[in-house]
Amino acid sequence: MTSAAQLAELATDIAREAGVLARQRREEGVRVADTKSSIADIVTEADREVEALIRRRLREARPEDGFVGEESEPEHGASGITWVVDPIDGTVNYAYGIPHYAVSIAAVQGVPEPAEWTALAGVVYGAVSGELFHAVAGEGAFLDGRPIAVNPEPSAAGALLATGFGYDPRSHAGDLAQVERVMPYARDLRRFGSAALDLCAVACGRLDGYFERGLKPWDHAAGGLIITEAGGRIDVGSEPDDFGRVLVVASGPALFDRLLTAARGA
Ligand code: LIP
Repeated sequence: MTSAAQLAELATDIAREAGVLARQRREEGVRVADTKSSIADIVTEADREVEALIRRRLREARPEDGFVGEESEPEHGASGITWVVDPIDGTVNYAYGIPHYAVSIAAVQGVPEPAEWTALAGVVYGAVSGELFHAVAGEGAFLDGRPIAVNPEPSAAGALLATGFGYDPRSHAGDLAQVERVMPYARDLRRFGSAALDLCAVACGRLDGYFERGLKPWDHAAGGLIITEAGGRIDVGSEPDDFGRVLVVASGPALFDRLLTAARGA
């Protein structure tokens, strides 16, 4: 019986190898292979190649497991464990040469749906910074092996928040209204372009909170476990907006309810 810590070790080794490949392909020049939900929602050839590497390595090590990835067809496994993978989180940054993107790999047990799964292990590897965030269920969250924790509450100056905007320009008015509702709690707002790294920034106290509509399970599967193991809270959403996008909110405990209520507009 493989332990959650052993799953995290496997994911760490694979994430590092995948990050090296992503960086190498970036240096060689990146080609957009296709668009998905909108013209702004791009996938590069590197996204597909990196996901294929991750999938191959996982199959070699654990052929009975399932797989859910951003760029390829899902596969149901016999082991009850599913790998939820974003090969390059921050694809638009990656395509523009902005040095801020990550490999995100999570192992979950049960139905591979965010509202139903039990996350066992999560790894987010900053492919440019080389920072390795990981968490093992019940055993804490770490940055390069050192324990990390969320900010228990924002400073009196207000919360440093991060968010993202959808690929569909029609959704931007709603996103901006959402920003307007949360700004009374904020000292400032950041938009870094990688949800996985945003969640890890909250987990290690570099941000007080994060909110965004439109994330997919692979964007937050690993970062969500890292947040909760770092003492934070995350809501992965259940009520889609007019564009079918659910809201993800994450922060330390003191800010969470206020941020969730304001972001939702409830
Ligand atoms: C991205 C997220 C980002 C969000 C983008 C996209 P991708 O993931 O990391 O926070 O704003 O819309 O979802 O597509 O680069 O894996």
